[in-house]
Amino acid sequence: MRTIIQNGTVVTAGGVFKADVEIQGTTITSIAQKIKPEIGDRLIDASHQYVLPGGIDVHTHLAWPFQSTGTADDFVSGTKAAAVGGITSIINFTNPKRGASLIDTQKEWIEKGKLSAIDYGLHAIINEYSDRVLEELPILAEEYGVSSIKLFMAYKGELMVNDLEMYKIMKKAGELGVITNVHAENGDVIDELVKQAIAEGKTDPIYHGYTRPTIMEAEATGRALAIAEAADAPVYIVHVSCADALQKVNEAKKRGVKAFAETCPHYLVLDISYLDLPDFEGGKYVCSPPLREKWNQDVLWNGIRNGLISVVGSDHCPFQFEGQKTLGKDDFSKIPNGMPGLEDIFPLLYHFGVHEGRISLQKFVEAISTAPAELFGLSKKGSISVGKDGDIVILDPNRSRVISAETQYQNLDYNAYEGMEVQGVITHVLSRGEIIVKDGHFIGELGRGKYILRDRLQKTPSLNQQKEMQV
Ligand code: DUC
Ligand code: ZN
Ligand code: ZN
Repeated sequence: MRTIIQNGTVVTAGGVFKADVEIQGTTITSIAQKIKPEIGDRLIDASHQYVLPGGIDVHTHLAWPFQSTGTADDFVSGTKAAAVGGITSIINFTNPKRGASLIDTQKEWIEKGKLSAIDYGLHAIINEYSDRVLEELPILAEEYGVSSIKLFMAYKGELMVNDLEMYKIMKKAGELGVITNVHAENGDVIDELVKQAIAEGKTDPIYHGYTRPTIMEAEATGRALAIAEAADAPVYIVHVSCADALQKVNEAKKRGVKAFAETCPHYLVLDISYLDLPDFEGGKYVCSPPLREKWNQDVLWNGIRNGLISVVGSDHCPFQFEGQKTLGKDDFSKIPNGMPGLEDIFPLLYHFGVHEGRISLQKFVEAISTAPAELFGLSKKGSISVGKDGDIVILDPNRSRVISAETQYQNLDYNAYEGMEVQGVITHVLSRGEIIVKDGHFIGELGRGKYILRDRLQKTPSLNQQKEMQV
């Protein structure tokens, strides 16, 4: 069936213009001032609305075992929530059991995604070095389309790798054109700070913030970037939360390191004061790195504007308040680390970014769709242009809504942004040409989402030019 989105304002990273968009089957086939409809066409009127490329959230933890529990959203609830919120592709993290083969883990996680409502890829987490890792990485890249891995510098005994492991794994990844995501916090020092705090009876959620200082994020960020430089490997620092860490990214980029940075909505919108809410409400806001002093927000927005931060990802790592966050009621170190964000990332970035004048529409599209597609090799996604998948969000900028747990699709007993009124209402979401969301309701089918085989960096030309662009 042919679909024509009529009379909308089309936004790409390169421009904003009035046009009709034609989709035949799954693919965008024409963009023109006026496309003549024919009998049998499905017409969508986008007058006075923006026609945007579907959001790509490259940082999700669906169905993720962590800290003796597991995240509250699986691929069913999580991808429905994503779709309603304007996200048409995700890249989720795997989580290999100790000593497990990366290939077996990848197969297991592809299977976990079988009921996805939207397309999904998987970053391979590597939690220890072995010769087998080096043997399996090329197979993952070639046969499973895994163009990105993830290493942690914190969570000792669960996920953390040491510097030598990081160097060896990054080196191999770099040779393959595979980009390494890094969680950059100094796990050893943080563990000691946490121990000291608990011993001193400092058990409230606010101490989660105090025991993970910005300087320990910055130190690890600088170290990861230096190791990537030595390994001549591309590196993506996930969830940059503060000015101190972003400064390290800036220095590395100036040296010519193939370095990229991500921040998340919670660092752009919330701050450390939320950890201090009474009656253990602060537990809802425990994530790592922690929420920071408010002044860091301006530095992060500025980083998005000037290209120092390429991507905004949700780091959707949801835990129920009752029964999961409350595990740490008497000891903040037992609160599972993570915040929700998958359903709200797109509206929050639009509202606080575009509507409130912090970033342009094009920058919004770049950070939520175009850049993640390029960095992580989603060659059919990330832009409204002929030949790309018909992954499209239609957003009415003249309407507003209030975020609430009552109305969310996320499988969660709270919403971190409860009560916030956001300008901009998503009226339609199309995924590969199919309307999967209409007026806030998911109307697609579960299991329609496809596992994405992703390209490696050398096949994404604009990224390869990035080094020169940033000098
Ligand atoms: N940070 C979180 O808050 N949750 C999951 C893991 C992480 O790095
Ligand atoms: Zn992390
Ligand atoms: Zn994460």
